[in-house]
Amino acid sequence: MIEKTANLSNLFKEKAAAAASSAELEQLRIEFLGKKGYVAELMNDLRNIPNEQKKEAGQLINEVKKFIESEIQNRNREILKAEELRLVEQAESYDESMPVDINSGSYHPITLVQREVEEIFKTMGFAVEDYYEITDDYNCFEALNIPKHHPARDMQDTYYLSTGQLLKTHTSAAQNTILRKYAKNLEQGNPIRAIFPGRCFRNEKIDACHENTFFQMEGIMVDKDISISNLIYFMKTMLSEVFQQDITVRLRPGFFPFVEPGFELDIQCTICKGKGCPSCKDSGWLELCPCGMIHPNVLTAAGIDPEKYIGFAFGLGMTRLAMMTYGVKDIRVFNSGSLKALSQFTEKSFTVPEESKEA
Ligand code: FA5
Repeated sequence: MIEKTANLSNLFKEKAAAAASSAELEQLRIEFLGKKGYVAELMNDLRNIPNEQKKEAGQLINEVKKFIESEIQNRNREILKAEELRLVEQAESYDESMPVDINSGSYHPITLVQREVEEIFKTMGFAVEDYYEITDDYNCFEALNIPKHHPARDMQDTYYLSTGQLLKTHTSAAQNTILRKYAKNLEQGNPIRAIFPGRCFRNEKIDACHENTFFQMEGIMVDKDISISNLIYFMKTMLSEVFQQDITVRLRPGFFPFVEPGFELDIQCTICKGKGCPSCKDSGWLELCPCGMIHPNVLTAAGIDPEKYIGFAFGLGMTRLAMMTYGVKDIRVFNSGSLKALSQFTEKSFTVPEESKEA
């Protein structure tokens, strides 16, 4: 058994040297270190050897395991470096003088949907605002009534940067900045009406309706005497404008620390018409636009007196909206980089090419 263990390192070294990609290396990791791999087999064999040899053999197996783990890291680094070099060479050999067809470009479907939604909001008197993708804990959480250690932070697995900043997990991160920017409007007797589209990042498990990089569009309206009925009326009008057809919506109570009360607004899946499909996780409904009345603490944090003013906010899931608008069954199409799929989104009659549906 000791000989078998010693041979394993050589066998791994040989196979790792022949691996040409990180995926092949991962296969090797499973073959050697997986539950049914060679190392697990050796651990099982330990039971059958004399007691006095067990300690030495156990140590040897551990050493081999550590060796394989560190070889995987080393080889992976080599593979990634070679890939980087290949890409640099490819980029350097790019011929800038080659003639191009300037008519062949196209907008990304999310851009198309975003522009359309922006136009609808502009006609309703909303200003369109921009916000950063990198922000900080204060704007993403604290100013939104989500203090440190609040369980609501678990809802969004956040990508933190080494600088202590973070990638915004929702467009609500811009609320404090935008509310501050327009607070003086209120004193002049004008409401605050703004939308702010943006890319959001969450450390999510990706599937047909979840991405780790996706778009939302936040909207806020603040004035005197705004009520929940204004919010509901507004959401319905806005969605029927977007879809230009009667769509079925449902409103459920939803918890978000920055609104009170809060709601989840779902639309009936336009892909399966409510029957259930992978895009809506077989529920027939798709969570599209949570909303609610802005929490007094959020207004206070932005220097607005909650005794005088009240408002609503919503967070439209724009990537999901694009799925519903174009009948795209798998959200991964949008980040696939497949020009064949993406260059065809020019109008709402678009259908996803067969090969992209399972992207
Ligand atoms: C929020 O992000 C809140 N900030 C929204 C909000 C704003 C509530 C204002 C109240 C007032 P939620 O995590 O549910 O909430 O995301 C909002 C929408 O973004 C979802 O309904 C969904 O349409 C979309 N979304 C969320 N996570 C993903 C994901 N991983 N992939 C694609 N779309 C997503």
